[in-house]
Amino acid sequence: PRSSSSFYERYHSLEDIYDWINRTIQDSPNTANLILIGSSYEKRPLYALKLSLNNRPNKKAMWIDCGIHAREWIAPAFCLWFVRHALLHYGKNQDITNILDNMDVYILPVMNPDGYLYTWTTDRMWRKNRSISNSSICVGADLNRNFDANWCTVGASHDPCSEIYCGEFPESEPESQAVADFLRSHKDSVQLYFSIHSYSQMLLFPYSCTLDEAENHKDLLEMAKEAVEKIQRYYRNNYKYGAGARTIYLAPGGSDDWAYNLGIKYSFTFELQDRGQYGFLLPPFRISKACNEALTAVKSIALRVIEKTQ
Ligand code: PAY
Ligand code: ZN
Repeated sequence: PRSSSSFYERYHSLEDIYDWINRTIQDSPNTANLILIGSSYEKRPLYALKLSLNNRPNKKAMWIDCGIHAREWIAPAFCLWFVRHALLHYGKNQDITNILDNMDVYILPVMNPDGYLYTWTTDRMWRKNRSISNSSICVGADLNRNFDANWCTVGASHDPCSEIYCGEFPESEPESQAVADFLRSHKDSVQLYFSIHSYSQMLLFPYSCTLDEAENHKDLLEMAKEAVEKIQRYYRNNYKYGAGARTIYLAPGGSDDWAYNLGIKYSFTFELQDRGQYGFLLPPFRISKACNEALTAVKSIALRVIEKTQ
């Protein structure tokens, strides 16, 4: 029954998520470490968790960020879901065990805390961050248009009032800069990048900022296909997959393309449930299936990356 749904089958306020982060690192001191990667425009901490097994420093790593867009509540819910799965099922579930034996996992549960808070207090449909512009009364930049990948070309806007406002310059926003700085300083280990969004049910990979094909397009396509087929097989739900620009639309300045160009050759933007019935307002009773679908795909791709980079 819905009334007894677990913590992970509900959406949580920003404060609750900060508490959860604290609890998690306290409860699993040998596996989960706290990393402060920066702070938001309104000076909230950007905490990432590093899942890494004691005395087993891994050379490889994967990165997952959630909640770059404020209204996509299922995204932070997925980051929490992933961490719970990893901590609970390591040593029991073969896939997550294999992954953690070979990779450290960095998880940023809420990349846009100011926007997320705003969706809880004021405007449920807010997308951008909450930075104030000196040229306009409109607030916020689209963090997924603020990275240095064909920045502010077709598919983004210089207008601060636009939902796809690219910001003043690449990495003008502290949230995107913090993620970019972290990845730049960890690019020798991070080989797999995920950015979690909703909605649409799509597994996207570079490029979104151009119609050109990525150099390892075939590889990415194959990995995405396999992941989507597993979702279909286990959960009877359909996801589209392909290069972003040709599967959804041109979206320059995205984190996935930027990470790819940095050298993280396995880079994905994952649009979780649904396909528009509830859209951003995915009800809590759908969290479990949405997250399990995404978990299946993320694990499938991570295992392939481990094979390919051995
Ligand atoms: O890399 O192709 C990409 C990013 C595409 C997303 C974007 O940043 O625009 C797609 C949208 C998103 O998740 O933000 C899709 C949703 C439904 C929207 O707000 O349009
Ligand atoms: Zn989004």
